[in-house]
Amino acid sequence: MRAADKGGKHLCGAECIAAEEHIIPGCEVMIRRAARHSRGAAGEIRIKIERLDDERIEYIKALPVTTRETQSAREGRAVAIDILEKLNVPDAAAVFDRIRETFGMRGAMLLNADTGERLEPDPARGVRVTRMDAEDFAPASSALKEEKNHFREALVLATKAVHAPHIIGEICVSDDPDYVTGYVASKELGYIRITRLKESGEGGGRIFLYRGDGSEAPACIRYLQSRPVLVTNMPDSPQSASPQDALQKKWDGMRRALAELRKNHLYRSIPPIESAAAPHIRYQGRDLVLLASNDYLDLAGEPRVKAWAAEMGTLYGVGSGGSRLTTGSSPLHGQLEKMLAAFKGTEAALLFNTGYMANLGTISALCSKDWVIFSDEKNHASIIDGCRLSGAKIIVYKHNDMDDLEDKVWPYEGRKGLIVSDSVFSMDGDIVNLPRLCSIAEARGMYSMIDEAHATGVVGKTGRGVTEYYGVKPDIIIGTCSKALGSEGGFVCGNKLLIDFLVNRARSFIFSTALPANVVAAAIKALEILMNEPERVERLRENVRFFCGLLRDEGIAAASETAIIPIVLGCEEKALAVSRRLLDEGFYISAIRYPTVPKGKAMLRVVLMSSHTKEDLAATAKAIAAAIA
Ligand code: WAQ
Ligand code: MG
Repeated sequence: MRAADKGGKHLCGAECIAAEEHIIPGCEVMIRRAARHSRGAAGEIRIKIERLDDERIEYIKALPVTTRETQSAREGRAVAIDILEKLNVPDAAAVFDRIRETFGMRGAMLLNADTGERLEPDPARGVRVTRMDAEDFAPASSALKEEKNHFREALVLATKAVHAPHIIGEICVSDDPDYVTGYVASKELGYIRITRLKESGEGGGRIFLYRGDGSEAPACIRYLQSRPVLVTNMPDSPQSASPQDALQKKWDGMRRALAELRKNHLYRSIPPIESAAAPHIRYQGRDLVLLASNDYLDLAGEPRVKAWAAEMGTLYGVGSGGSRLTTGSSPLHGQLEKMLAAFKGTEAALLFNTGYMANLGTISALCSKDWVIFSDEKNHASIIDGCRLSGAKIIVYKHNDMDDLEDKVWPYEGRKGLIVSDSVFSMDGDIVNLPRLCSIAEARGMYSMIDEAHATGVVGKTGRGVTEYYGVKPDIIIGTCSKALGSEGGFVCGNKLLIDFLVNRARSFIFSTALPANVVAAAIKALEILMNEPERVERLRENVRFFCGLLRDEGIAAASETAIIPIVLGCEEKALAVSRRLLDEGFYISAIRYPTVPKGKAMLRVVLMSSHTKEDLAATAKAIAAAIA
């Protein structure tokens, strides 16, 4: 940002390096700063936004900060000269005094510390350091604030400057008439604040001290002007930079971890969706087609579902007030469990608060140290976490590869065992080979378990899941009300013995406050609609067939028997770029990256709903083909 007064005279400037979602708030901060600058009202504000290549960003740790208290400009000057002498600057006093030559310059003097020669191509302007910021996650915590934070901005600049090739140090005096604190910085000695380095009312400037062959000055200037640098481990104030405040340090690990994610295109933030997650959504002020929701049958927004949920919320309240085993149960909970058992064709069912908790609670209750669990390599995180929590030996078999499973199972004949798989895999949308999985488990006397999260309401003639698709039933069926049933709550279906056992042993069930009645009511109504109107499932299937056909016409390999259509792109950066481009074109489609899928296997995950129109789908297929091309 650059602001000038009405006459075009420079007033102030600022810059920040921000993640994409922080660009707008970042601009706001800068505009506000420019609008009320102490030097006067801005007549013109220019903002330039430039895309930075993440790979090129260099992360540098903030220089250590020390403070020298001085009472007068004279005393400050003596301290500065003393520091310059430590840097072996030959005529330190003369070098320091050249700061006067820089008053009024927009940039800094680039001075050969040994010969006194000036190396800036444009001595009237000087060299300006740009493309630097504190490494931060939001403008609120960035160096850039509405009120200029002299210290933080200077520390960022100094840290970058002294890392430039051939720069051995920097001298800085603020040009803010009342800001009398200045500093001398160097890699060796750090950032040394000098509390009074000028008298009020005097001007300010900067000198970068250069050592070496002047022919390399252009490389040095290039670094200063264009290398993007994020300064890490930034203290908020000079006080917190001092050693006694080591408390700040405990957060450094988090900062580093997040910076690492950013660098690898793996950083995530919560998308600001402004409407219900229906086939068309409002997102950052625009209308988009949503192709990423698990509300496959659009039941979350179904009027009868909403009305019943509201009515039951009015009757029972919107909080349950306790766990199921204490005071949290209502007639609705029992009713939904009966319906789920009937729907899946089992003796009984048990509700959990989420599908994640259903997997976690069931596996960890059933299995323990002396067990062995066979788990598909593409199983959902909740299955993986349940396996880990159980303490059992975990053996991962190749994705949906029943020969590999069989090979891995046979040495464990006679051991207490569980074979567990998603029935529809959440990222690839493919279907487990359930008949073989069940027969392998049966032959070895092991338990079989599948998670029908993405199959319920989608797969099988009437949407009962992969069990209906094959006509085969494992011992334990997990499901969720949060996807095709448009509500919330995981569940387990199985025989009465299993359910009774889980009521007594599944800790995520026992120690959670029960789902509120309105949420349960929504699931009941949705399930009722699904059972009475199986044509909704057929409509979804027809959409998938139609859409995959369109993609194939565009030359993109696509096939799916579920609502999930993966389009593998490979590199994380490309997947992000394609999904960003689609967003620009009006289509919200998730890019799926590590750790959800393996590194280098990033993809677009297109998810269809029964209520997407043919026009939606045709436009989407075209846009995907164009974005990939
Ligand atoms: N690149 C090169 N030179 C610059 C830049 C830049 N990006 N920004 C400013 N300058 C030059 C310019 O000549 C200014 O007149 C001079 O530096 C001073 O800039 O720990 O506020 O922004 O509390 O006034 C020191 C903080 C504050 C000490 C320094 O500098 C502390 C300050 P100002
Ligand atoms: Mg200034």
